[in-house]
Amino acid sequence: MLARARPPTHVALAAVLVTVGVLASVGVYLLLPSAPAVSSNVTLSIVRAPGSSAYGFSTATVTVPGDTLVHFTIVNYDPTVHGALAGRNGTMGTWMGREMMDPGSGSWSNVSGLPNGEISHTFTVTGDGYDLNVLIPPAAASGPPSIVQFWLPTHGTADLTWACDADNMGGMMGGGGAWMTGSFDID
Ligand SMILES: [Cu+2]
Repeated sequence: MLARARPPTHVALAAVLVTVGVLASVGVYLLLPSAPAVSSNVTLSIVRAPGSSAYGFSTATVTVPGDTLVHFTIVNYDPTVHGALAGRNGTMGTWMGREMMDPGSGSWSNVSGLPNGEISHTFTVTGDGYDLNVLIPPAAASGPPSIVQFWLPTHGTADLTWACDADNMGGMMGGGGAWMTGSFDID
């Protein structure tokens, strides 16, 4: 039931979320009438690190407001499949436990996880009541980047750390330092 499995009760939700993917923050009001309004949009990209053949996130510092719903977009130019560490194939901590993804084909899916063969990197934040795990597919072999969108409900304030939890020879990629980890501050 991982990945693209869509239980019947989620078919309508999937349709709405596809619309949200197109309409971005406008759509979220339609989908989530009782939820706090999106007050912040964050875009991150995974690009070739300067002077290196390795890929990394374009910024180490992520700051978002508390007590709201934050819309994230992650654009990944890395075509490499790394897979997730054991047991970390599920999308967690996002609004409705879902994420929207376009694997560089221009076609969006609403998923709650991905198999290892479709994971390039992750965006993971844990602590202080947060257990965010977003799975990022590789860029298309033909060149276009993959794109992930998700919504994160925030509460209070916290100084946390984000990291890529993808598998780097059996260890967490973000454990290697630069480009795959940084600060995640909720103000
Ligand atoms: Cu990574």
